[in-house]
Amino acid sequence: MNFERDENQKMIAQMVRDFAEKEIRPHMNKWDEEEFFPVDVMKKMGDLGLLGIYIPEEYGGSGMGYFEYATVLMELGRVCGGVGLSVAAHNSLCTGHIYYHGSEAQKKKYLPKLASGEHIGAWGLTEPNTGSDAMRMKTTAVKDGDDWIINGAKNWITHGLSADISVVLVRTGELLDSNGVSAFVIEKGTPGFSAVKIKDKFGVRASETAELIFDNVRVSNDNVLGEVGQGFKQAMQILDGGRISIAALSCGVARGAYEASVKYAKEREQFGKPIAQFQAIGFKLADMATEVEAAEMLTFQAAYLKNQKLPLTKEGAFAKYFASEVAVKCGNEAMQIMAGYGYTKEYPAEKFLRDARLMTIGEGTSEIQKIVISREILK
Ligand code: COS
Repeated sequence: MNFERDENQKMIAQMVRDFAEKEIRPHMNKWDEEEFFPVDVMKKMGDLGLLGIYIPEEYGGSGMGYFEYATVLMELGRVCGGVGLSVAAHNSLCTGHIYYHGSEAQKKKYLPKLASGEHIGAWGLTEPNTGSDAMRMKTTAVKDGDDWIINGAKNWITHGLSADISVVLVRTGELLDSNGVSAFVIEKGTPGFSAVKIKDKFGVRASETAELIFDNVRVSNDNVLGEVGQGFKQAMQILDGGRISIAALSCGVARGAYEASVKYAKEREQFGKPIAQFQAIGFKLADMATEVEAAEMLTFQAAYLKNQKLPLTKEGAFAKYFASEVAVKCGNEAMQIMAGYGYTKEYPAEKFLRDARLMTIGEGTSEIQKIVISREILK
């Protein structure tokens, strides 16, 4: 594995960095304050090719790989974890599920608009009563002639309200049957399908979160992605790849917190010198720098495996688990270094910490990552 970024990756990193500085940083505190999801910024990222990063060009995507994908999320996370989270969910959950498991007709129908940003894509696995224990989902789809009737609810769905297309995992067989779940594409406006915004989140507040409600939603068999009954295994595969995105986003948040800490520590003087010159602060920065680099390496390792189409269940979980914990640690240390100022919204530490906190929860908690890792080790 080559650790050096090639010219294309460097160019993408610079492009996203410039975009984030111009279009995101000036507004992100307001969006955070108001829990505002900037759909127009998503559309602009669609124009830049950031909403179908690894989707082949024949389906309107950018035709890049997972190194580039991870690079984009690292750059976005460095500025705003909330916006980054929406880009991650759109790319690797909704769009990725259709790309990896949809029929040719479904790919042609949905991917070009998702990749261009004309459509925003959401993905629903979690329910109000089933988070980590995803298999126990209760939302059902029952066959009615050539159609399916869906009833139930999905919870904590990233931009579920604004999404034009949602991919949802629904029970079509017996409870706890791993071959009893199927994936459906649901279009906005389908009768009986609605969404309610979830408010008052701790962090990633620029990323909308919603509950999806299905009240006798009728969809045709054409809306089933892949084979009926294979949805749970599809979802597990999608999450294996999705964990690269949360790992990359976490690396970005961690790096952002680290860079802000270095800047502050060089500027802030106490006892007659910049606090960076005290070993207590220097050692904190050394730990942060080391752990950010390690998290990035684990993330690129998982991205490499995904590019090579090799199994990555364990390595994806390594990266997600480690990087998200590093992000929390870096956010926390940034606050400690900035102390009283870091505890206010005038300085960036508290937002990094709040955004980082989601990373150890979403797309599988740290505890779930440890279940996945230990099962793989002990296989
Ligand atoms: N790839 C493909 N198939 C997989 C898989 C993977 N990574 N992981 C599991 N499977 C398959 C298993 O092989 C099994 O198939 P069989 O029944 O045919 O043997 C089936 O899926 C069920 O797996 P398992 O028995 O491991 O299911 P569990 O109920 O024990 O759950 C965990 C496994 C806990 C790993 C799963 O529920 C999980 O990932 N939970 C967290 C969900 C999550 O991340 N939610 C956040 C979503 S936020 S967007």
